[in-house]
Amino acid sequence: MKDLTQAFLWGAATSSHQIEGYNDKNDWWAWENQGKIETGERSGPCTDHLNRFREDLRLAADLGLNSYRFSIEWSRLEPQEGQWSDEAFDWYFELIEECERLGLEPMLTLHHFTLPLWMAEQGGFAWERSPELFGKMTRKVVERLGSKVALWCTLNEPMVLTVGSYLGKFMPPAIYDPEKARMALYHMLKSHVIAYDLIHREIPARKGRWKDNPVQVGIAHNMIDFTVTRSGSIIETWLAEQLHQFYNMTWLDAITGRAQRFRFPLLLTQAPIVSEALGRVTVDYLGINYYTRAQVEFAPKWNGLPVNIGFAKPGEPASDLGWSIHPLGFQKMLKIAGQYRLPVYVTENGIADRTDALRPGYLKDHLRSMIKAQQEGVDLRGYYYWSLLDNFEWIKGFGPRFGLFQVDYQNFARTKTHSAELYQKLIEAHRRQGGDPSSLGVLLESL
Ligand code: IFM
Repeated sequence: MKDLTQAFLWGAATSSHQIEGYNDKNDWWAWENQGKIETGERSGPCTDHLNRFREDLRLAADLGLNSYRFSIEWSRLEPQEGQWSDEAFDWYFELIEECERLGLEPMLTLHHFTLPLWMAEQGGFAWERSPELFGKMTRKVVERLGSKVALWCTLNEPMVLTVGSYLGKFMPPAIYDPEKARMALYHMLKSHVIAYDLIHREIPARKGRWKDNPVQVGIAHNMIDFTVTRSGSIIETWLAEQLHQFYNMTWLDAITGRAQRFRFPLLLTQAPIVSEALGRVTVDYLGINYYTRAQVEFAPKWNGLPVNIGFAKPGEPASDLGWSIHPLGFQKMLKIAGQYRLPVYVTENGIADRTDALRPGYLKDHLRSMIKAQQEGVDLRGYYYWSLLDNFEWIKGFGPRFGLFQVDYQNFARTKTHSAELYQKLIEAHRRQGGDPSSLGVLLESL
């Protein structure tokens, strides 16, 4: 068995609906066509990755990356309940084989925000059958693609999905319904546990380049550093702590079997308990997605929560989405993840920066924070920049540009950014020192 400490994974992450194009059987496509994207855009051909995946993977490999995180599109694999598309499975198999040829170890995400329309119409993850259906889909993916995949991510940002769909109205079905939110949290945890067990139990004989790597299953969890707007404010400190506990901690506690506290004061009654996850660690690693902090302001209102949340103070350096650049929070969140004593992967970190002016600094500062977290004891195994390419940023449309490679949406040409060059140089510098996780510190000199 390969020693896991041998190679640090340098990667980039993407998701199916944000790059592939013409995913016309999912809930987002339907929502876009109801005119719900802020700009009125639709994902349409997107970045045309469906036809250009070989070119895109080549770009990733040329940067010196040794891993690639992508998601499968459930609605392509199972466009109607129980009807499976061989063509779609073959496409993902080819993608995985191309990764292998190029030395990019795949990290396969089973669910990244989109749902087949047939499932969304029944209530998505608020529907009681969702864990069973998620299990069936996982079983097929494991059977068809599992022989070549060691790294699995069951759910991407389940908290963001819950808040966006049932509380904050920025994802379909965009309703305010705390009851559905709590049932979605419950069903997603159940789905995760089913998938965790199933992958470990049913993975087929392993083949190819990474066949000796241990199977690792985790989730990609979004963390935000909640800070106060007025320093010293007791009420804001309390509110920020409540948000931190709910948003950052509940999933980490649930998947490590410590507690299930899917409950936010004033909003959710406690979600039902998933007994299969009680007192049991159902992940082999923690995947952390980190972008920014949130500033919590006490704001009494006639109805709703007495709180406003801002992402950057006026004049503070921020991304094109107005998210403040706050690398200290990254270190802090990684340290929190590290306390669970599991391997940690940074499954996403990046910035929307159209001109690529802020991204080099963002990348350096965040890598510095990651290295500090490692020096403070966090068992870091990999870093995936979000994203390989510019892509469809959900309700914001195509405006925000996160890519290491810019995409021209007229002719789909890809252009390498300075940040991509910088990332490449940093990876090379790390490899020259042996490339193992413990030698990450040498990177500091190159930063
Ligand atoms: O684009 C998203 C991604 O789908 C999930 N994590 C955050 C990214 C930037 O908003």
